[in-house]
Amino acid sequence: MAEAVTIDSIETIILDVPTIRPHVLAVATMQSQSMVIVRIVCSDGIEGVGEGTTIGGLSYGAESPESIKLTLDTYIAPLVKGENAARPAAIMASVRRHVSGNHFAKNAIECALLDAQARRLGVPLSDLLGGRVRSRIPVLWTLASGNTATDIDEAEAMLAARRHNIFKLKIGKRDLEADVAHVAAIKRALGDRASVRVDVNQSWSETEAKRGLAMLADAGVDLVEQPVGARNLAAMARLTALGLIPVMADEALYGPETAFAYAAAAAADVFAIKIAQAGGLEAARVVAGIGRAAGIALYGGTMLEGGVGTIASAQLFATFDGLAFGTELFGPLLLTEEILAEPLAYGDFGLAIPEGPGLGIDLNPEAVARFRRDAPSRTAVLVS
Ligand code: MUC
Ligand code: MG
Repeated sequence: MAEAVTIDSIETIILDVPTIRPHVLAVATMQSQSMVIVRIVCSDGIEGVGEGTTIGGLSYGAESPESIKLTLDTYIAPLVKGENAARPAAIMASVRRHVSGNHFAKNAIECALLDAQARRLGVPLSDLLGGRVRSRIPVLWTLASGNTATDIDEAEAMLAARRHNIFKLKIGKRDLEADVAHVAAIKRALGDRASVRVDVNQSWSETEAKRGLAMLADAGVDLVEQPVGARNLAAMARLTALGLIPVMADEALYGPETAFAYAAAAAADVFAIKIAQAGGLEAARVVAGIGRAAGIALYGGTMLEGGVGTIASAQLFATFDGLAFGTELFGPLLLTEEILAEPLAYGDFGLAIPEGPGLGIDLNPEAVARFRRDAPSRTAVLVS
């Protein structure tokens, strides 16, 4: 019998890449994005890459870039090193047995394992997930400058360039009336040329949400994302039952168990599928399956990952039969640099899924060297 291919080394790097403009969410204002890149090298020389990225340090989720790196280096790497590289599912079963929570870190390593294995087999990663049913996916853009006129100009430019015709507005930071006035002005300006949705990022009470949903429905908004707290399943169910406007669960979905609880309680019309929040590509596929079985529509979510996490998500979303609300895989476009050797193919209101083996992308080593947090030039700036 041929000798098993093993995983020889695991490297993690934090990259800090500036955003093209401040990105204003209810929970944080992003001026840069920090991503943890995981690189594995196998005994046959094949490499795999994954990404662990969150938003605003610890303000969005319970993992930070620093904790993702620490979890990978200290707890996950020893479980993975020396294991059979052709058995990603078996490795991930062991990781799940020994490491609780830490879904973002688990997603990053699973992605690197699947990338390497798909490269070894010479197939795109989507083939390991059942095969793609589409070669392009629709991608929206988030208007989050914090200013109504700037947001309208930004949307007009995106429409003119045929880059996006679906817009998500980040609200919940200001009072409800001011937020709805901002959204209604943008929808009025764009009319039927664009779909306008909002993401409240858990900021409303149920009472505010009831009022907000009615006002947003009047303004012509198509979807409301996570209006109330992630743990408030009962309120999400009551808001969904109002039937005023489709309600999407995002932060609420932390893997298959939460998805099952939400589906059983009819607590959402739409599921935002996020590979990081779910705990990996396989777990995200299960979340999507639970949604589909419950008649819940699917949407492809992002943690504003860079090119690696974005394409990993795209490889999964390309395998979904139904993707009624499209995706928000625009993360790399929010950054001043993409960090990939070849730019991603955005255009015509969507993203083309790469055809090559594995993720179908490669890192740009020069960009990685420039943005790594521990780069000698940056360390010198930090200590001077
Ligand atoms: C979120 O809450 O959905 C996705 C797009 C965006 O602008 O922020 C993220 C996070
Ligand atoms: Mg969201």
